[in-house]
Amino acid sequence: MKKRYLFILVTVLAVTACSSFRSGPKTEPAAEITTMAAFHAEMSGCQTCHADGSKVTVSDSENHENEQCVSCHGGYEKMANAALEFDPHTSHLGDINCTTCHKGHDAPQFYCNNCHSFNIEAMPFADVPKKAAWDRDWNQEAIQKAIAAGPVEKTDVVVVGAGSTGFNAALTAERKGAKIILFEKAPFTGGNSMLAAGGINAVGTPQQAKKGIKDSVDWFVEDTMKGGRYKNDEKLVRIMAEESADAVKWLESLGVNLDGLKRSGGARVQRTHAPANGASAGPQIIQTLRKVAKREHLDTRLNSRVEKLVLNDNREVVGVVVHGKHSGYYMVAADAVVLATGGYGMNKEMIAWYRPTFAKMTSSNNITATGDGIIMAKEIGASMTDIDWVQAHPTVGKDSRILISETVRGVGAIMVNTDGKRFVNELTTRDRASDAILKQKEGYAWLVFDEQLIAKKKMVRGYEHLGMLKKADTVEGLAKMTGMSALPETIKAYNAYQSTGKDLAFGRSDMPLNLTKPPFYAVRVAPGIHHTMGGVAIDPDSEVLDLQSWPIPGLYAAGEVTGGVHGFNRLGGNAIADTVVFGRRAGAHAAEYALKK
Ligand code: MEZ
Repeated sequence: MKKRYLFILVTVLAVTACSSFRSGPKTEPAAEITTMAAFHAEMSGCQTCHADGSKVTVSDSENHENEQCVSCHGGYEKMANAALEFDPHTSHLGDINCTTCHKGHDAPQFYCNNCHSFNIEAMPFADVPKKAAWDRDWNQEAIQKAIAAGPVEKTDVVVVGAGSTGFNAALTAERKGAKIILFEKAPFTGGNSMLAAGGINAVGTPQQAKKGIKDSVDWFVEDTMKGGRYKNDEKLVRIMAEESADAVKWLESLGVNLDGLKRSGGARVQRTHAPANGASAGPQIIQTLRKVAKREHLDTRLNSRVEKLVLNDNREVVGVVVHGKHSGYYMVAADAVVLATGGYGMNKEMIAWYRPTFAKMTSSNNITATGDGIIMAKEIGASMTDIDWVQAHPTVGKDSRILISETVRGVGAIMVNTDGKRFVNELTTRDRASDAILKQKEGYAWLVFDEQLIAKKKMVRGYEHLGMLKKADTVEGLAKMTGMSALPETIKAYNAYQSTGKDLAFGRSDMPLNLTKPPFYAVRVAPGIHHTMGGVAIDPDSEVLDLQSWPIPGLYAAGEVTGGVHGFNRLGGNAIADTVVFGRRAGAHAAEYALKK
């Protein structure tokens, strides 16, 4: 693994080369220099990184500092080392700020290790003693002081959280003529959407027409309601279905490639739109939204956590208190606020409280999914819908936080227990598949597939790179390697069902591939927290409701922070549909409300 990180050498060389870019004498780093900041300062002063040569004026987003990194070392493409199997500079996170990992004054932090466990030992300046992480506790005294001091600036609409929901809300509100500030607490945008492997469900698109797929809004609604055990708010589901084709069109108009179509669990037809080359949809959507936001100069502020919704005496939302990484606590006045903060899948206390049986479960979520919007909305008397409904995704890599996308089963993988026997229709809904896995004697399962699937599903290469796959030239070899003695028999039977199109064992209706082309692969999977279905109660205009079901004036919410759309169980591909459809609705209604004030 160590060898893979030769890029560090490249980074150090680039850092050294940088000294010739700046004026001033070229100086060898002194032995005692252990921080990146000290190293750069030694070269040509603090202005190497900071605008006025002082750390004092660093903006929360650290834009100037990151522009300096790029101007000196080159962008991500330049930093990537093509010789490496993995290079953090070409990860699915896309172009994120250099300072996400390379901290100036602190120990570097390999952000990828929030989900992975790369053994990286030699990041430049890694010997700096690690300082405490940026304050995660909401300092009530500082919040109250910021409110007492009054707003330091004013905008029409504040959007909280820059995942797909937040970007879609902000870009839509901006197109309505509103002035926007988009706050993101992380050092880069993307939220959970950036990790979405599957795609976006939609009905009535040219993609479906081209493949001759018969589908309808009613079917989309029925599938979603059935998947959600009929606990969904049907009004919201219908809106999602009706506006889904437009959501795809909108993303495409921004530059997102959604030329492929797949079938996800619980859907009766192919309606999950994603890149046809099998790449993950989420990173591409986020990378595109980032580019559009940059091009349109959307005021996006990173490292800026919104910690309080501010009400006036009429109980209207009139602003927020922000905790900026460098600027501390301050209040921004806004006529409307959109919560786009995502769910609470990474908030251990909330999971333990609302869904105690999942307390020890791993999660596929971004570390940012800590339920901030739910906490803030509750504080001001918002009503919650289905708050304790949490979805376990059946196929998270065992003992990891890496999601093995449902579309891997959709494209053709089978799922077997540790004996190598199938035990469930692989394309049933997630709650049923998860329950079925947990009932197996080891509490985990294997996904098994062959080379044909690898050729169709680019993302599977990523699992291989991460060392998650077992691989053998024969089914018997794979069975021996994994201890799944019944696997040869299972595959023989499955191939026979696949050839007739009738799964006599579990009634799986979509079997696009047989398992005949070596090599054969297996990956261990177990359920992991994936989506929190419950959250803030909203009406069809994305207005947040209070305990009497009246809208709280000025407060809007969309995406995973809300409840109602998905009922008891969300279908694959409906999360992105939710973020785009309701993100756009929230943005449009918030802008209209703000502009009328
Ligand atoms: O919508 C999802 O969560 C999804 C499609 C996930 C996946 O398995 O890829």
